[in-house]
Parts: sequence; structure tokens; C-alpha cells
Amino acid sequence: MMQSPPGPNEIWTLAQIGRWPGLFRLRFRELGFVLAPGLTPSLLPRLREASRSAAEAARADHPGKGGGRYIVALEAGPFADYLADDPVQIVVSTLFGDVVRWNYLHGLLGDFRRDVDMVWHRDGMDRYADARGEMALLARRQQLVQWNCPLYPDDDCFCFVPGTHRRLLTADELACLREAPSGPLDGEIRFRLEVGTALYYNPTLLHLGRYRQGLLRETLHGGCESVWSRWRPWSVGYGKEYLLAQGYLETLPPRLRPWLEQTRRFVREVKRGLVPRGDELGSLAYSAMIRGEAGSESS
Ligand SMILES: O=C(O)CCC(=O)C(=O)O
Ligand SMILES: [Fe+2]
Repeated sequence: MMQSPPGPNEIWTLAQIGRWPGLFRLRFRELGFVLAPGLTPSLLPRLREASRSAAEAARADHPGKGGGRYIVALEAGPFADYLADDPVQIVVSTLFGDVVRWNYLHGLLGDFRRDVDMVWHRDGMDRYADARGEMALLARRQQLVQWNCPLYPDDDCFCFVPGTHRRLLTADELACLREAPSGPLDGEIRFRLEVGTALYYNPTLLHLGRYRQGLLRETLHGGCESVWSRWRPWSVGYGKEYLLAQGYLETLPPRLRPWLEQTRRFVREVKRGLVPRGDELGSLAYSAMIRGEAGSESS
């Protein structure tokens, strides 16, 4: 049955990841994404319940908004059990070994009243990046993973161009983006994710969300990175002081503690001012750059 590994657009099983870990890593490095198990089905009812109440709280804060997200402050419970469970643990440790920092867990929400397209961007793109700045940024952002793991069927919002996490945008691509920042791009792909399957990707890939009216979306959106990564996102360490509370780690699943030890270390570095600000700049800055509003030299 397990005669050959899955193709690039096929879903890995955990057994296949165990059998071909080198190929799994290679695909992630070369293409910037892999499809793999996202969660153990027995966790789903508790996760949906936890997500529902987080989503309600977020919607109460931003009434009338069809999309948005909630941010999980990690404590013992379904979200921690999810991060400690086999799918996320096996995928992330196969990619980066066991010295990993947990960066965040969000819920991406959609209850869209109309179609909305984001603009193309790389997360964390520096506002003033020119071609050299872009190259330097890419070099630093190869050791991180972000994922989308839907709690409801048919999430096909996330679109991306495989391989763009390790190359400059072409003149053609930049021209397209200037013309129509949300327009179709050569090589763009998307997957329709079923519950239980996640897309694990490098958020440096050129990507955007395309949101369709009527789609119910509650999608877990997590991020981790190798501690050897040269990417030091200040914002990841900000607002997580709760991780430093005495006895905090002991309340969480043992399997998750090594990752959170690294997060704590990072939070302390941010508190001490050892992490420069700037790395947190994200999609908005990049879209401004594409529209030529931010002193870009990349044209
Ligand atoms: O909704 C998505 O899947 C993508 C969101 C995104 O790219 C972002 O918020 O930076
Ligand atoms: Fe993004």
C-alpha cells in the first residue's frame, strides 16, 4: 500500500512522513508547502466548541465584520492538546527537529457576506525592501512554518504560488501586482481543504486569501519555527507575558513544553529589548509597496 510517496499535490499520511522524512522536508523546502494531517478526529468536537466561543468573543469585539481572526492565549485545554497531538508534532519536528519555538495560534474566521480578495503579499515583507532587501529577507525566512487547518469543510481561501518563498518576484509578477494587486497570477494554486487535513506552508510564499460569500470558516492557523532560524519576529514575543508566570509550563501537556520553553526564552529577549523591531511588518506594508506607496526601489 505504501509503495511510493505522495506526489507534490497529494496528502501525506503520518506513516508516509515517518517513512520518507527526507523527501517530506525536501518538498517543503523546494515548493514551500506540504499537505498533511492537521488534527486527530477525536479532538474535533472539543476544538469546535473552543473555537466557537473564541469566535463569538472576537465577533462581539468587531460587530458586523464577516471575517477576522481570534488569537489564542495558550492555556491547558483543547488548543494546547491540539498542538501537543501527533499531527502537528510529527509534521513540525520532521521539518525542524526538536528545537522548535511555538510562535502563535490563531483562528481565521469567515462568515462572508460578499466575495473579498486580499492583495498578494509575503508575510513579514519589509516595507522598504528593494530586490537586495527581498533576497536578504528570503534567506532569513526558510526555517519557519505556518499552517491552515480547517474545523469546517471546504476551506479553499488560501491561494499561493509554489516556490516563490525562495526567489525574487519576477518583473512580470511585479507588473501584474501593480496592475491588479489581487488579480490572477501565473502558477497560482489553491486546495480545498477537508476537516482533518492541513496545508503547512512557508508564509514567505507569495499568497493571498480569496473569500467567498456564504463560506463558514473557522480555521486554525498556527506558526512555529526552528530556533536556528535567523528570522526574529518581535511581535511573536510581544503580549505573551502570561507564558512567564510561575508554574505555567507545568499546566500544559509535557510534549508541548520544550516548544514553549523556547517561546518563553524569546519573550524574555523581547522584554529585554534584545530583538529589534521591524521584522513584524506584514501584509499591509507589502501591499503598500506593491502599490508604490512606500518608497519602493524594486521597480
Ligand atoms: O486567510 C488566509 O488564509 C490568509 C491570510 C493571510 O495571508 C494573512 O492574514 O496574512
Ligand atoms: Fe499572509
